[in-house]
Amino acid sequence: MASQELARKLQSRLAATQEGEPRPEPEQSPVRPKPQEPEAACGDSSSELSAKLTRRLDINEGSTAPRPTRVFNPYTEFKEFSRKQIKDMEAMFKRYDTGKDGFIDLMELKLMMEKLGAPQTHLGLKNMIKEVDEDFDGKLSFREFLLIFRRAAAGELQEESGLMTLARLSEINVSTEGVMGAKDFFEAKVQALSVGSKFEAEIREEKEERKRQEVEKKQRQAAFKQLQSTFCS
Ligand SMILES: [Ca+2]
Repeated sequence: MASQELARKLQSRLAATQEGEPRPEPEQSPVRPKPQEPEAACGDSSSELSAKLTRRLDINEGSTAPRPTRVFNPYTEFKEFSRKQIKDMEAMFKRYDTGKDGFIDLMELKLMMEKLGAPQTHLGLKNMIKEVDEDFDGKLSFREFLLIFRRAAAGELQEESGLMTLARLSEINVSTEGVMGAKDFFEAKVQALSVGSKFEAEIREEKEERKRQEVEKKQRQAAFKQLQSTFCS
């Protein structure tokens, strides 16, 4: 309800700025950037606009996932984790996604918790899913699975909760290698900001490694060609 009210306010502000702001003359700025959501601005249904603004607001606040049409990149979206950690989380996700449909459903979560040595009740499992089930489909996508670790690392989970148990019993140690040597599991959130540069360094390293391999390959090819020409001449 609060966000709806906020959306309404944003909506009226949007209308006000559109009327109030003098538009630059075309000759002054020949390349005028296109308005970001023209269909929203021109739409005559105010409830539609309100819904869009509400959604935009939720995305900004982090309570709603961006549209699934946008490709989900765990490395850029979960910058508080190292690439190795995300790969470990992915491996774990795939290991327990026995149906191989890209989701961990209730039965798969049940098996996971049993394997981890912390079996949960049916209701407990449902509540675990509900806590991170952003799209309300009753199962965990990989993104929602990563949210478990994000919330655990940020200290947002109850100590005794099923999700915290899952995070703790997984082999992924978010506390030590997690966040640039954060001493405390719960310092993660504070340090998340500085991790962006670590991520970039990792990317750079991978790129350089690829470049090195590329150079070596070319050298091998050149050597081979030389050898070939010696034989043919
Ligand atoms: Ca889901």
